Amino acid sequence: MRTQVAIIGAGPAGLLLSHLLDAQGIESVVIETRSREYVEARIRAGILEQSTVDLLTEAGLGERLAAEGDPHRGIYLQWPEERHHLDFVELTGRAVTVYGQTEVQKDLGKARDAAGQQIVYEVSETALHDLGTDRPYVTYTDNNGRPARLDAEVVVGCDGSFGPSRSAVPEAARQTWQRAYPYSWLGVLADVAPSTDELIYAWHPDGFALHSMRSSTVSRFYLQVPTDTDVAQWSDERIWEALATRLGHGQNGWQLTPGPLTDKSVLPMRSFVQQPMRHGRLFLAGDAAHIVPPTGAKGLNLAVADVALLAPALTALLLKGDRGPAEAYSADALRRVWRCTHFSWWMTTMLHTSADPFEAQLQLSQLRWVTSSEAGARGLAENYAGLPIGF
Ligand code: FAS
Ligand code: PHB
Repeated sequence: MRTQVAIIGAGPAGLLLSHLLDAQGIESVVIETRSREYVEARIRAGILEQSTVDLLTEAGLGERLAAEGDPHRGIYLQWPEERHHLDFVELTGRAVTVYGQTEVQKDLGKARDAAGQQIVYEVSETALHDLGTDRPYVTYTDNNGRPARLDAEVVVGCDGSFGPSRSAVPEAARQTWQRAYPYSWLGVLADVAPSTDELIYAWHPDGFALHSMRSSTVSRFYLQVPTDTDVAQWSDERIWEALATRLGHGQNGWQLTPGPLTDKSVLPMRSFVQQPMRHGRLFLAGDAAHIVPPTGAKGLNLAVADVALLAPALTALLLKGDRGPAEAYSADALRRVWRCTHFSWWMTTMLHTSADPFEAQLQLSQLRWVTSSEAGARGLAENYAGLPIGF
């Protein structure tokens, strides 16, 4: 098979890139290791920045988002006996929107079906070749066990944190940074109306807790747990007890309403950045190049921001022979990547408790500062609500 752009990975980065390239008349083929059902059912991000909402809308992907997305003015930050609202709209003029990544994925899949996009699911043995030449190609085994080859002008690694693309960049040509945090998140979905109008990020001596949501009838919660946690150790009762304690059930008349849990999973917390995000005719976008702990709600938004830069860069390269934007892509994308990496690290280290009493005082002092100083609140709001694309 031959195409203009070979895209590895049919997650949000890969499908959005194929959609934006198609709008410019550039052909691509997407290869994906999982089934479509698996990819669309993966429960991940839940918060879209305004720039993500704007981009999806401009790309013709905003209909259901406009109908079902839930705009939020801000978030609550809390610690025992105190809960404070940060109003992003007041502070930055921008809101955020609750709309699950599963829904973004379904909207992208439907749009790509309508466009007749070629997506090869359930491949294996993906490998990248001749990336340093102007005739790169990808080999893989298709879901009938047949070896296949995809020749292209450009290969884009949108294959997330476990894909082959990032390591296809020779070791001598790449630089990586990483940090593993000494805790994980236990994430649960519950068939119960949220007990709050906007997200609650709670610092508590027992550990961090987050009350998020997916709709008016589905809530999403996260609990800080030890890194080696086995989800079987957490019964529904134990989960609801910990959520009630950490979120302050009964404080100032606030009640947490429990309900049936429909999904439980443990998510490790780490930061990872690889640069450059380009090597020869290989470009990296999304989790293939960077991972952030989800405390800042940045993962999906950062993948969208990479693609928002990469699509026009590839258009200039392939349609006009203008190499400028493609040469600048990595440096341009990494400015936002590092800004979001810092913010996600800051939110994570400010809110997750450890046994260190000195650290606890620093965390509480930061929380008191960002909820009492307009400058502090605006700093958090600016990062959480998201910086303009191309920051
Ligand atoms: P993705 O990982 O979504 O997509 C990469 C795709 O490449 C996958 O479908 C994978 O199957 C495919 N692939 C991998 N190897 C391949 C190969 N060899 N050949 C072909 N295809 C291959 N972010 C938040 O903001 N909030 C959250 O709560 C949150 N929760 C998360 C929970 C989990 C368990 C994970 C892993 C991530 C979470 N994230 C969260 C971050 C997440 O939303 C990512 O930022 C987002 O999915 C990035 O999109 P992509 O870059 O497209 O990567
Ligand atoms: C979610 O709803 O999945 C979510 C929301 C905010 C975060 C992380 C996850 O910071």
